[in-house]
Amino acid sequence: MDASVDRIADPWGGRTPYGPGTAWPVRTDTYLEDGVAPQDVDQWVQTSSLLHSNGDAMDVAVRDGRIVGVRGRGADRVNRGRLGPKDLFGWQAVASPARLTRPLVRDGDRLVECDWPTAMDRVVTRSKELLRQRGPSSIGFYTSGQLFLEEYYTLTVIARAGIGTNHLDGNTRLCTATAGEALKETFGCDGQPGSYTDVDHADTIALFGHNMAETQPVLWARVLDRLAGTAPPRLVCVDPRPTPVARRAQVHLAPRGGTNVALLNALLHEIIRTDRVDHAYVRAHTVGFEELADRVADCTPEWAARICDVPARAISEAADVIGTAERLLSTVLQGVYQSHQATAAAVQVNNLHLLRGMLGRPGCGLLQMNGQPTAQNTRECGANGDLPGFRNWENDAHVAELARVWNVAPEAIPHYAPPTPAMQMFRFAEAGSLRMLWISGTNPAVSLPELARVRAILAQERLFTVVQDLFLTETARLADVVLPAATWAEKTGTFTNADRTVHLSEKAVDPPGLARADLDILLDYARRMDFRDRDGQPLVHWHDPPSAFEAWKLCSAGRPCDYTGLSYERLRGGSGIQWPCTDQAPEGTERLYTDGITWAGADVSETYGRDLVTGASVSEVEYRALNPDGKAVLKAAEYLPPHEETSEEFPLQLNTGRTLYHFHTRTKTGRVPQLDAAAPDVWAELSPAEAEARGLAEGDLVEVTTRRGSVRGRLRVTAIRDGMVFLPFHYGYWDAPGGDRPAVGGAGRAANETTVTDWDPVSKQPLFKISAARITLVEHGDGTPAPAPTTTASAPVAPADVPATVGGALAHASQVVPDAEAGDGSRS
Ligand SMILES: Nc1nc2c(c(=O)[nH]1)N[C@H]1C(S)=C(S)[C@@H](COP(=O)(O)OP(=O)(O)OC[C@H]3O[C@@H](n4cnc5c(=O)[nH]c(N)nc54)[C@H](O)[C@@H]3O)O[C@H]1N2
Ligand SMILES: Nc1nc2c(c(=O)[nH]1)N[C@H]1C(S)=C(S)[C@@H](COP(=O)(O)OP(=O)(O)OC[C@H]3O[C@@H](n4cnc5c(=O)[nH]c(N)nc54)[C@H](O)[C@@H]3O)O[C@H]1N2
Ligand SMILES: [Mo]
Repeated sequence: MDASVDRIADPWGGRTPYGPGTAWPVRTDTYLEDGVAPQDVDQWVQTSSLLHSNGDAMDVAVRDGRIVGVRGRGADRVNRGRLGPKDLFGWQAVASPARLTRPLVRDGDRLVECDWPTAMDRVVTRSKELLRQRGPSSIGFYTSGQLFLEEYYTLTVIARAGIGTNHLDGNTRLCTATAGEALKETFGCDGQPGSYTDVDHADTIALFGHNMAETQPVLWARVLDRLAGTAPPRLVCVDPRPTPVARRAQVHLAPRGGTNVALLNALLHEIIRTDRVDHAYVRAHTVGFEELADRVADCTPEWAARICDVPARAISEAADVIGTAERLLSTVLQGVYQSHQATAAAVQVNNLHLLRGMLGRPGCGLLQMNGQPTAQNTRECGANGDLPGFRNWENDAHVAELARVWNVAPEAIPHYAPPTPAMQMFRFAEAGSLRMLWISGTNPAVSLPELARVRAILAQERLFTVVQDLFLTETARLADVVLPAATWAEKTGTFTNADRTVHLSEKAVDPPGLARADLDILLDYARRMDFRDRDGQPLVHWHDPPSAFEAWKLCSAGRPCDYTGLSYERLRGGSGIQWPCTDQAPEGTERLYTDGITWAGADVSETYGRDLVTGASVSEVEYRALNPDGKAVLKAAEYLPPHEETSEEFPLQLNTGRTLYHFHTRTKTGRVPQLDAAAPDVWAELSPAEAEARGLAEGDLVEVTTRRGSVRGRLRVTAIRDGMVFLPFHYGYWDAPGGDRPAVGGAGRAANETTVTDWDPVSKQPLFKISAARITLVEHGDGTPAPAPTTTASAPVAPADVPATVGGALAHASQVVPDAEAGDGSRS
């Protein structure tokens, strides 16, 4: 079967149905630039997608030293050849004429071009000056979930053992800090228990605050193929928006924002009440059952229904579906991680799996999802708030082991307090103790909450800001030094997706102008700073991606994310491989916890745990008493109301998030014609009842206002729950109509003008999904609909009035299903 499909109009492509326990058929998706045929391609270069956490494996087509297209890798376990719309079209941003080609340094209120020695000299001079005058805590690093493993590891060694600062975090703090924290609280350690192949086996799939159809479209295609095959799984969806997932669900619960804990406690209540508990599993592998049962004893569906504003009947039905599942797969993402009581709620999903004994078997997967393509590596390399290799900063033996790997004194690695979370780093910069902030691969002037405050912090004279990026972003415009980076397809490295699959990404083309790989920039800095180990040898003793990878392998040895069985050679040519990969498990490891819980013992765990309400650390002594045999911990949590409640002045809950066609602050996808056209500007979503109550209609220009600021956009009337307004967060001001000046104090178009400075007490992840807002009319529209896609959660309630989102000729991609694969899914 060979077809050409408009992949903007049909983001998931054609169906290849399959039945439970059979392999997901291959479908190879290819997109080549207009006028290029497969035989014109000089070279296909192996990589994987850098525009979400799914890890879709692909080859980049190169012709005359330029990228001209992409093709999915049929041999790969993750996508079996399929690509999503961002994968198919997003590569065009790499060759954008807007790319930075030379370093820039600040000269008064201007940024002027310079050479590398000039730029690096400014950075090194300021670093040394600050180390001398104010000490290591005056320097901070804020990195990404979009660089490569080799780069994070190098940055971690530089920051922790070279500079000696505790201030190193990633934008993963905004993204998957809660995923890591929820796994730590339950299993003692980070590490995704499940596998994407659980989709092939599950009889029930529950998605909690995860719009998989838009944010991991290829994984959703896998689910759609199961739904189209024999014995399809039942779907439960918990999301206040009518996402494509919700539309296919057996049970869709659309709760009030911030009420996940109440809902989950009711589900746990029902599982226990109906005794659908796997008591043998609970006895063998967990502690804390009595406390959990006590905690949820009064959490009836009727109780939760009042808090969540969903029918009690629907909660019971969801509990019934989950309670009767024999192979339950759950996924959790930002509707939990960025909402009220984030970690407490994510942990209750772990509890559902433990109570039901749904772990470590095919189809019994738990996916505390990642969002960014390389967020897993930020966490495992310790470029977020943890020590490399999921080591416990409170365990002196772990710090000593790390010191041995780095050949430094244990005291050289700061571990006097938990590593500083990003929001706290910005607070330190605001207060003045942090004087240099090196930002790589993230655009906080659009992605952090309460942007007026963030801009004010970054614009301070006394804060020296280095920004390492591909483009002159909103953040780069506020920098003192801008370093032009090479990116995906212009450099080599590895990265790991949400189900622990490690992929190699090879260099296909040269970067523009003087742009350099992030690794080379960091190695250059380490050389110029002359960081030394305890024998006087260079601290950072590697010099390229393969040697950095080898250094990391040593650091990972014996830890859950053990890479010692991997090499570039092994990753080349075939499929990605899941860690841990060792001599004992040379093909990698599909599922964790197949044989009991392995990383929760106090000597090996990444944490001793935290209180789910206050975030306070549990002491080592307490943890040993609570969990002497290193089992999974069933941690209970009480529902508490959200901090910023709605009021007469701000009667709506504000929800923010994503659309299928754009990635984050659009530095890439905003520069791709097919993707830009599908969702070219910001909009606001409201239900028909809320719109009618305010005399608003599709296409009206509205203003969404909170205590922090406001955003203007056109109204889309959708089937979102009543009492809520939704804004996509993708739209910064770099290409806003009216030029590229920040919308200070006025009506902007970045959702984060309005969001609140508040975070989860346990994971320190900001709460982007919950604050209080009002919506007002600016002017009625002329009948033109909002610039929101119709194929997604933003589908209009009155489809007749809004032209369908299509891509046209430029968006046609080919999809090829080998004849042997195109069956009815009944093969076994
Ligand atoms: N197209 C696209 N894909 C992406 C990205 C992108 O920018 N664009 N980014 C990647 C990254 S970094 C991430 S982190 C992921 C994020 O992927 P997702 O988490 O799937 O995306 P979001 O839109 O942020 O949020 C998911 C849903 O949470 C719901 N929600 C809001 N509040 C609540 C609540 O209180 N309870 C519940 N149950 N649900 C709630 C929202 O209605 C929304 O539909 O996507 C990754 N993939
Ligand atoms: N209101 C609201 N805010 C949110 C969210 C939300 O749902 N709602 N979601 C949050 C989440 S989950 C996330 S992940 C963040 C994302 O927020 P950001 O990380 O700020 O978003 P990006 O636009 O992906 O920024 C990445 C930057 O890295 C640059 N870049 C890309 N590749 C490379 C590279 O190889 N090297 C270097 N040096 N730079 C590179 C890009 O040009 C871009 O400027 O936003 C968060 N903010
Ligand atoms: Mo994210």
